[in-house]
Amino acid sequence: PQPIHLADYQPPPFLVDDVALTFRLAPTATRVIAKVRFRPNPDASPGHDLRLDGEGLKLISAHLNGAEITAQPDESGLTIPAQDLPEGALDWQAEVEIAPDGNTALEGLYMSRGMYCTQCEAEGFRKITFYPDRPDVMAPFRVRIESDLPVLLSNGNPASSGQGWAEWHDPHPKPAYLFALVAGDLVAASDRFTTMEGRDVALNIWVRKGDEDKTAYAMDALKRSMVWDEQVYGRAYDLDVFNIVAVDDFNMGAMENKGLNIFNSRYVLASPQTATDSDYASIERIIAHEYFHNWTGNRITCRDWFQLSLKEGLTVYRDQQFMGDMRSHSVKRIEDVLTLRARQFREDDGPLAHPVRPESYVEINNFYTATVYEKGAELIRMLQLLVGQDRYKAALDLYFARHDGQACTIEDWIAVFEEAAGRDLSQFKRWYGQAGTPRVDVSEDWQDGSYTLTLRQHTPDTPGQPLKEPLVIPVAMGLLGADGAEMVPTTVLELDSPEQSFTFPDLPARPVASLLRGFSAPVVLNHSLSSEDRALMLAHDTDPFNRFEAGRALARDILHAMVLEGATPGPDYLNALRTMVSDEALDPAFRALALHIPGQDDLASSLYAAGHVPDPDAIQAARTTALRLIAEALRPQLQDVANAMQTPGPYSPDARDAGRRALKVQAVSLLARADEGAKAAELFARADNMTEQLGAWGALLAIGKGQEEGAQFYRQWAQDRLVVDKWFSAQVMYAAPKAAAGLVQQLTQHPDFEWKNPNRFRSVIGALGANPAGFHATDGAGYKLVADWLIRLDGVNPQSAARLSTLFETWRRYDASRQALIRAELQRIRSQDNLIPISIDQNS
Ligand code: BAL
Ligand code: ZN
Repeated sequence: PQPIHLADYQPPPFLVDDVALTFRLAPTATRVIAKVRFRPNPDASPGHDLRLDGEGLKLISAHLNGAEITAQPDESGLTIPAQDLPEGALDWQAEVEIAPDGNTALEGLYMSRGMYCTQCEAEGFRKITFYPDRPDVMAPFRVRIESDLPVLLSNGNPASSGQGWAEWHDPHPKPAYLFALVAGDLVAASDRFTTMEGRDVALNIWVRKGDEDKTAYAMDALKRSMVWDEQVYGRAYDLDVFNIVAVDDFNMGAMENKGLNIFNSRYVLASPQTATDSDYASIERIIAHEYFHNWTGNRITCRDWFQLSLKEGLTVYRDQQFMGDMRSHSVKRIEDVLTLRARQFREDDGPLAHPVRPESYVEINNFYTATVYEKGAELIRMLQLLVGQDRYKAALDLYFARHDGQACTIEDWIAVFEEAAGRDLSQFKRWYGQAGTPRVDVSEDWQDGSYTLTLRQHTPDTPGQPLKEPLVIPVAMGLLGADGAEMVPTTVLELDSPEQSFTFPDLPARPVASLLRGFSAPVVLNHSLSSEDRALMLAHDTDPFNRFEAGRALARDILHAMVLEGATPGPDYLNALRTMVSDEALDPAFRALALHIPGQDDLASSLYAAGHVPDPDAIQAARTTALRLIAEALRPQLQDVANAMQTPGPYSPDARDAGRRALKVQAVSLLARADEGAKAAELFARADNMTEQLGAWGALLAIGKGQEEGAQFYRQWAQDRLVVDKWFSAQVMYAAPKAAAGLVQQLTQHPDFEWKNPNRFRSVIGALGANPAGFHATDGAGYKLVADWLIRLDGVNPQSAARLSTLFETWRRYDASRQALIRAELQRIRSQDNLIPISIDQNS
């Protein structure tokens, strides 16, 4: 396939005024009858052919303005030559046949355990009928579904229904990627919501029978999302019903189809016994995210797929704000930055580095990335910091007022900020076009009571983008005195040149600079600080993020020294950690996070950035030693917090109780390294919620125990698919490195291993990504196993296969022998015509 380029964008030659679809559902022979009213686009040049996208469709008949025509579809659609087109509006009608039952790619219309459902973003609608499947063609849809199944759903409002059929009408013009249909034997948990405009909205969460008791949290999160979007962004819901459906076989997390969100069931279903606190938080976040898309994505959509971050970056930013408001802003920020570094910085440093707005793509499905989503959200966070809260609000109000009902670009987005803030953002816009994580190097000077900070920026080369220009980087900073008191409160410096100096005169003593507070820009900050300065910041920084960051940097430096020189953690770090863990003024969730030392992949990345070839075995060994030494040194404090973090009363997934459980589980996990798992075994035995049960079992697995508990866990949960996923993945994550690939192989023989189910596949094969030393075992067994499965999966579900291939994206970090093994596997994958996105070219 040829790449598609942003620069080649042309407006659609035909617009659509109306779409009417009829579905006669049958597993192997569904008929789809589409009636589409086209009109020539006044903004496009005249004389175009009518080109409709279509893939894998059996054309039964086609009519144009009432007359039957013969059309010959090709591989990707069909064309009616311009000379055969009547003047003016066109009434197109086509009947096609498709086979949802055999659709294992889970794109278009497919079946999941007896239920019909759809996934059309990005280009799945073309697998349902012939249509201009591009986001800048927006139309109202009417849908009729014929089936014996009791629940028949589509977008918009219900129009009418009878025995074996239902009709839906969506008055809001939408692109085809937001189309959805569901048919199944489902039950609903229902509620109502009155919008600030007085609209009475029926809310339904549709699940399989037996899952009704696991929907309460999702419904609560939905109602809170609706209130929040009204209060914070002034956006109200615009239909009479809002339906959510939980589906077991789903490639993504969820999908924001207009009025009919379809969710991977793991992001809807929760009970205290079966879902962890982190599952609850994901449900809250994803329910909010999909709901927020109604305005940022659906009413205002993307002109083309290059603009994907226009809706995704913004909607991620909105869900981050929401979660901060619902829970804790500082804890949420730390978690978001850890995710950004683990996923997006990793992407930026590898062969798949691309800008937030890519310039070309071969397969758009491979661009639903951390860069487009999470880095895209960081750009909006920076914009807000640069223009201020009030102007951010004015810019968003202008965006909604000006672009409602349109398909837009990043240029439209930047323009509302330029107007609302009255400032030129052309340099800021480079963030959208330039790939790679900028480095900011810090040097400091102290003379005669004057402190000078010099910042230098550079962005490393990325594939296809050797030349980088300076960016606008907001650096929030403050200065601390030796006693920890703040000398200069938070102020935002704008670094917009390759090098800039900032002077702070008249200071009583040499300060300690707390830079990039709140992680004010998605950059790598190179600031050498002594361990005393870091300890001071860990104890006193007024910025919670930098307080966390100081502890993290101390831990990272120690782990580097352990890996490279066989050093052991010194008393400074252990003392700082001891003080922090027992500090009752600190949020337990914060303490739990601060007790996590950097993970294996994080260390591989920081060692590589410091010029070393990371050795996964040495990293794993150093972490194991560090965890044991921490556990031994902090044993009394860990025991105290483990005992103190009780959560009396019925289980609540709220931030307070979840934070207490997180600290308890983290303390017990560390203690396991010092007490041979005694406390963890005890917690496992009496746990009445999944957070503690799984946390305790994981703590045992991590020290090579937990076999009996694993068997018990499986017996208890064998009937719950989502918990069985956890049972699989915990074993893989904590497997001893040399045994990991063998264990995965063995688990693939388990009767519950359904490799065509994306969640299950990820929980077994994908879980190897959470065990870097296992994946990178020197015998290459991990590489071979992943490559074998990738080749097998690619023919069945290319999206899931492409996602799995990112396990290889850091391959250049490793030693020559590992690189040779990986290269051989990547070549083997390529030789099978596999379209995985990882390149093995030397120069990319
Ligand atoms: N639009 C794809 C799923 C999501 O980002 O919400
Ligand atoms: Zn989204």
